[in-house]
Amino acid sequence: MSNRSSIRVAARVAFALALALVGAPTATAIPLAAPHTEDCQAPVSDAARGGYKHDAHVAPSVDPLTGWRATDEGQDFAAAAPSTVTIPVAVHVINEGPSADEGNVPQSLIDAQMRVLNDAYSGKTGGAATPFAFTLLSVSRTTNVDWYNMGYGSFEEREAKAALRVGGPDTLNIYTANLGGNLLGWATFPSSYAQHPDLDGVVVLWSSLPRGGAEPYDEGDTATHEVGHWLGLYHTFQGGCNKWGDYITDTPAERYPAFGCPVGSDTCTKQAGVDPIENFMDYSDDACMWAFTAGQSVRMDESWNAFRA
Ligand SMILES: [Ca+2]
Ligand SMILES: [Ca+2]
Ligand SMILES: [Ca+2]
Ligand SMILES: [Zn+2]
Repeated sequence: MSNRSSIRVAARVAFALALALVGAPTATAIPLAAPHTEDCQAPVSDAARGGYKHDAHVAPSVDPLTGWRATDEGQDFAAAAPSTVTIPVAVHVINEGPSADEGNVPQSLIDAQMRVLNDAYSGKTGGAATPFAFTLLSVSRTTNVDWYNMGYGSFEEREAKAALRVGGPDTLNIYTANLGGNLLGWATFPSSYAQHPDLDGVVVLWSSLPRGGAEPYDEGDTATHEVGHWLGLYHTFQGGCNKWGDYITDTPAERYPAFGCPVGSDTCTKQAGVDPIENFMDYSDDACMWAFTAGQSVRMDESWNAFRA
């Protein structure tokens, strides 16, 4: 091991320890104080789907969106009107060289990703129309091989974000890179902003952008999914078949993540409805996911008002 890599490993360990300390449960019982929490139980890869791995973000045991359960249960859903919240998006292209296959994604892919986000969140793809629209604020381009291969929760991630991030809690920073561990992407939750503003944002595998080549995850819905986390949503299979699940009443409970496109799958037979494999917050193929629900739209709206507006 070279001196440089041992220094880097030491830094990684220090950062992991810092995260662990920050993430320790406190008297306020919000265990997800740190933006990075992994669920060891969830199956997070499917070798038959290109070997890519999904993020393993989990809901904290106490919902940081105070009062949400009462709102969710038995109330009429009403989010703000569609396209009433326009989110500025700062895209940070991290590459290992000037060519497209070195991660220097062309503007055309960024524009296509913006269209995918706007179509998904406006309901154009078939789901609920959420309040959110997205407009491109800026594009930065950085060549840095270490950052390009950043791992989840890594020293390189922290370093890249400290150097590149712009705006406040209402600015969506999207970082594109190669990523470590075959991950498609990850995100931070809105409730984490106050403690970790520098880490706020969404990281995606550059080839997950529309026609980027990471089949079957190259239609831009990795970003759609990660932005869902950034707006306060959890996975549809969160909590399996238990009562609260993902804290959303109009997404049927689901025991496991869906891979591919298993139409009609029903993994919680005692709970009404078939698995919401079409939902952006599942792990289905991009071609198979096309919807947010009205309940998710309300939760994102309330999360926005609570943490980002
Ligand atoms: Ca649900
Ligand atoms: Ca069911
Ligand atoms: Ca899709
Ligand atoms: Zn996720």
